[in-house]
Amino acid sequence: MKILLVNPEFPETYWSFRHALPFEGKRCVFPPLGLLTVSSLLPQSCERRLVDLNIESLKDSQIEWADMIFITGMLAQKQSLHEVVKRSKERGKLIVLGGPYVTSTIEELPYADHIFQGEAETTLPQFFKDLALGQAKRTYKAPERPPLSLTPIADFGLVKLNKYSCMSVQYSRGCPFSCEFCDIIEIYGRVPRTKSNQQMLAEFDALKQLGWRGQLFIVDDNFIGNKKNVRLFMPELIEWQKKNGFPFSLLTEASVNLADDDELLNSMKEAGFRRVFLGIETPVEESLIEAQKSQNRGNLLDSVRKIQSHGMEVMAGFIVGFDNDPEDIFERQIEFIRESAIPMAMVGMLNALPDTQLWRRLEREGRLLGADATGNNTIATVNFIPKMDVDKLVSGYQRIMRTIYKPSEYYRRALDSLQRTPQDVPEAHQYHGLKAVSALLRITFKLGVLDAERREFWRFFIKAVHQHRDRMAELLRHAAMAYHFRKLNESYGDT
Ligand code: B12
Ligand code: SF4
Repeated sequence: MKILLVNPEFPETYWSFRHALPFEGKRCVFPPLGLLTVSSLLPQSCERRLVDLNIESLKDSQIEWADMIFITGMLAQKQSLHEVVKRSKERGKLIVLGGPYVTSTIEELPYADHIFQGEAETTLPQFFKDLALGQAKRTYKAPERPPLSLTPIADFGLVKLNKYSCMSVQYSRGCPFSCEFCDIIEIYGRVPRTKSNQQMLAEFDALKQLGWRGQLFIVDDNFIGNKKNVRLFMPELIEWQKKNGFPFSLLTEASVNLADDDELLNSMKEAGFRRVFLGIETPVEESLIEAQKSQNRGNLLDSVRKIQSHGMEVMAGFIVGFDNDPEDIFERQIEFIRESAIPMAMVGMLNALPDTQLWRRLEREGRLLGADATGNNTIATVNFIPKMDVDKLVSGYQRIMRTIYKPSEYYRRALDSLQRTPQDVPEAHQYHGLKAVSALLRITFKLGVLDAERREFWRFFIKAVHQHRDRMAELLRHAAMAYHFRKLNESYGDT
């Protein structure tokens, strides 16, 4: 059986980094880890090919080659997913859908032959058994969340490594907290399941053997969700990194209470974690209480500073649109982001994802507007009736984005962040020799010569090189990001 695995195209979103990637000579940030895992779950006898529409186009001949088209996708990829489905259906192919979009959508999906909701570790093998008996069902949903011991090493061999700027692996699924708007706990549960140390290190080995060097994202919902297991994993991870000469620069997502755990912070620094994404959401206490985000209460600025002092750049998510947001929420968010020296602040408007506590409350209160969220929380849309006047909310939100991604603001936060994140060893990256020179030339020519904001660029660049010349890859990344976020704002019609 021939199976074509397709990752639909992402629209231009915060995380697409579409305007930053050309500087690096890359097409996309991450490979589709879900599909790579699915590939490893297929029966050995299956022939398989991967097409990631974020790095290449899908040819008719590739569709014709396959017996079945396996498509993944988040809500944000929905439009492209439907196009792939249409083209495949026209050629009479069997359509198999899985991933976050089909797991959480409220839409009917009449064109799909088979739908996999949630994790596929137990359901996919069952599907192939059913298929062999001619009894394959339309919808598969595991009655229980599978242990991650069943998750095979992702099929990294399918990936065109040189097209991506970062690789990804997953250590855990689920999170012990109970934030009202969160769909993670509904999909993956509140008891975080982890892989074993051996499984993880085998994935690290696999990536290293394929020649990958540089950034590696541990894509967990909350890396420290199962602290007991993480503590057991860290010493082995540190040893692996040391033994292999730190080939990977690590980044992950974690809850803010990471700041309370000195031992974990020290070991993450030692293991080579360089960046961590936190769900800060809001500096407003009442809104945190509303969001059931008790783990964020306390001095958030101190927490960020503490994590930064362990050499980790803090990236974070922020939300406006809570019922308890005061009138000055927008200024307070801007001030917090500035003070905390978080260059990459992903600010979104609160949206209700299906099957979350928030969705259920708004449904009870008759405030849902009857549509899925767009899945892209950085465009100014809302799928429920907020307490604040919608126009005020949207214009306040746009004011935040316009302000924080002004080049002068971004560069100031980047410089502060570099200052606050001392490093003992150089970061692993892919830019050596010619590659480094061409990235440097591309950035300095585009941002330092052609761009209208070139004066801000040179102000940042000269200062940054003077103070942190040993962190050149990071400086260039910040310059590229500053450009991406500015362009993203412009594309939303905000200049
Ligand atoms: C890493 C990650 C990212 C990364 C990388 C994404 C990528 N290209 O792979 C980055 C940071 C770029 C990202 C960005 C975004 N993300 Co994201 N991301 C994740 C995260 C944390 C892990 C994804 C992952 O790799 N999982 C590991 C793999 C193994 O799991 P999996 O993909 O679910 O696959 C399993 C099953 O779903 C199933 N499966 C998956 N596909 C298929 C296909 C078939 C045919 C079958 C049979 C089975 C199957 O089998 C797999 C094994 O069980 C998830 C949360 C999560 N826990 O999954 C959110 C998540 C997927 N992201 C989400 C969102 C909203 C976004 C953004 C839109 C945010 C934004 N505002 O910009 C952007 C959009 C992407 C973009 N490029 O612009 C949402 C999606 C919600 C939804 N219902 O669509 C999630 C679920 C988080 C959340 N809180 O809700 N994200
Ligand atoms: S900490 Fe993050 S992953 Fe955990 S419940 Fe809250 S929003 Fe969801």
